[in-house]
Amino acid sequence: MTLQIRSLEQYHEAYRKSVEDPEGFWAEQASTFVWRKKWDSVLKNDFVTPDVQWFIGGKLNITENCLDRHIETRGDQIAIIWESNEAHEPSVKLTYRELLAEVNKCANALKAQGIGKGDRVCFYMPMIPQVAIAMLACARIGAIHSVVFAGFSANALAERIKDAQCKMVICSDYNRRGPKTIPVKSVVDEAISMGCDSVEKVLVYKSTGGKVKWDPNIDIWWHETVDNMGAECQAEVMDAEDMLFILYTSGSTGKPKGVVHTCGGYMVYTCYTFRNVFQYQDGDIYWCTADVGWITGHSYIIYGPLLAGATTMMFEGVPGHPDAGRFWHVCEKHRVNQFYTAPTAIRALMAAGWHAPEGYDLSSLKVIGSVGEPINEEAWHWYDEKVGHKRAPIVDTWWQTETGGIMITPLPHITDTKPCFASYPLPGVQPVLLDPNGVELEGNSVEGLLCIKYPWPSMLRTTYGDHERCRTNYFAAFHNMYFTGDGAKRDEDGRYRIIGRVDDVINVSGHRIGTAEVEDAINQHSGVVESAVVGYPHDIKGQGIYAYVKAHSEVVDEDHFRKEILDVVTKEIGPIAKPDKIQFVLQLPKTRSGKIMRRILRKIAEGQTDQLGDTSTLLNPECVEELKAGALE
Ligand code: 7RM
Repeated sequence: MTLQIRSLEQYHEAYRKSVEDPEGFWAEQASTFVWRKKWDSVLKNDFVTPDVQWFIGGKLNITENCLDRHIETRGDQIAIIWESNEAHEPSVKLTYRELLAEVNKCANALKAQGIGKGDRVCFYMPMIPQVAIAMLACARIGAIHSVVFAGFSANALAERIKDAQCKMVICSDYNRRGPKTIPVKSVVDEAISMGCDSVEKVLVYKSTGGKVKWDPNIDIWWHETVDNMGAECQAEVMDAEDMLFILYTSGSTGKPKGVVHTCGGYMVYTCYTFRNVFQYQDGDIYWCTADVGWITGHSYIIYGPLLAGATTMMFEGVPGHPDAGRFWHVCEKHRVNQFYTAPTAIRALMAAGWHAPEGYDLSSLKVIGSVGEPINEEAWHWYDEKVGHKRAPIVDTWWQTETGGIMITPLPHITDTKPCFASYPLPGVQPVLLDPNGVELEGNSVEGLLCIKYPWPSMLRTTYGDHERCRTNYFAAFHNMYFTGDGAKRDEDGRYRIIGRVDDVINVSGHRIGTAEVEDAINQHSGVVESAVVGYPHDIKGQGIYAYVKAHSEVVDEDHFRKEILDVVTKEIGPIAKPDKIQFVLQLPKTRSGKIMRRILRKIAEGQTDQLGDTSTLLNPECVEELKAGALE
């Protein structure tokens, strides 16, 4: 198992080593895993093309490290605790031994259906143990999983299936989320009918037992196949640089990109960061509330914890069901030691009752984490006092789908914490702040564009099917740098504070949404000429979506038109991308080259109409007064 830092001196020592001798540092971490063959060289460092490779020539299977190697030492320890959507339903517990058997059965079922090394398998699943089992089953046989968040629409699902040319879709019949039951299989059916010709089979897990449409040529029940398989399956021997998974994420332009992660580096980095950031000790109960459809679910519900031999909890439900005490009730019930959630959930629960957590026994908590978006000061203090009782430090962890694992974070009980600061880079992470011309801002008390200047093992390798897009998006802005898309500050002591995206990406409740995607969806409405979407501060969601819409003809019934636009967005992307506000306009502010001037639209959406700056360079400066007059509160 990777090494664990236990003191400030050890952190400084590890950091120093990771910069002076990165290859030696990561080789030492990597050597704590089971490899079928050791690597020939540690790193290929080409940050320009880019062509980064780690543990070159090494052979392994990540599931042997997640499962098999634990059997001897902790076979009967609980690997996964599952907590149902319904508070009164019993929890389900799987030991490492049981999990390995389930993964093998599922792996054998996938093989029997013709899935093999390199094939892509799409997931559209609720938060149930079978999603973890099937993801690991893919990894076991060398198939590549592409998990799509089950809140996305059939359109969005179809796009992702087609982009990765998935051979199989794994889904459930229905998905329970709080008081709602969502038809999952029928969304998959609809997506497949949209020309997903690559899909040969759909594997369906019966989760609720609700009625589904069935095509015996394509559809297979999990309980009729997986459950009948043998519980042994040889792990496929993978190259360290073979693809492990694809995960789609939104960028500032175009359609979501399929971020590609590979086996070796991702394994080493997620285990190392999990052990250190959460200071996980044997016997601890760890709970991350993310959905497995996001990178946080991949790295810190499944891979990181299982690699470290931890007990990881999966929660099917939502924070407010049956009431706003559910998280605290679950923490109390399972004596959770590490709790990891998103600021949007913290704010929602804070709004539901300042003193609410006081009714629960949270004394087991040793570390509490935050991820996904900047945490505001009020929420930080509430979390610190009401949940952590100033005993369990907050780890405000900054990272991205593309980074694969946590990059900047305090280390609990080791480094200090400061409200709203992600604080210090982990060993192996070399952040820099640049000015817009790419000049590095040296020293402390500076603010700039956050880049990383040296490769780390779990960085993205490419964007699926389009390497050029990976290069232009992340490696072309500044020479020999990975550009994160975030702005950040470094304080007088060298701590980092992440300010937020500097590109056209909005962070709504911790979900990344590209403004271009929402605009494309809105423009699908036949009554719309063009639209412009920006983010604005939102009390609970962090950012809300503000859409400016230019219609073909005068809008008579605004409310009706708004509803139609929301329906189009729900259909094209999913409910998470629905604009909070829609302002109908006669013109959008344009530059002389025809570009929409978003700066002005952002200021108006933020309610800062007195800070529009210079509008004289606009092609149509007269539109500004109309935009201001029509601004929505
Ligand atoms: C893990 C995840 C990535 C974007 C990133 C930031 C924002 C994430 C923090 C944060 C401030 C944090 N992956 N972000 N964590 N901002 N403080 N601790 O969220 O790919 O979905 O999003 O999220 O803007 O670029 S993600």
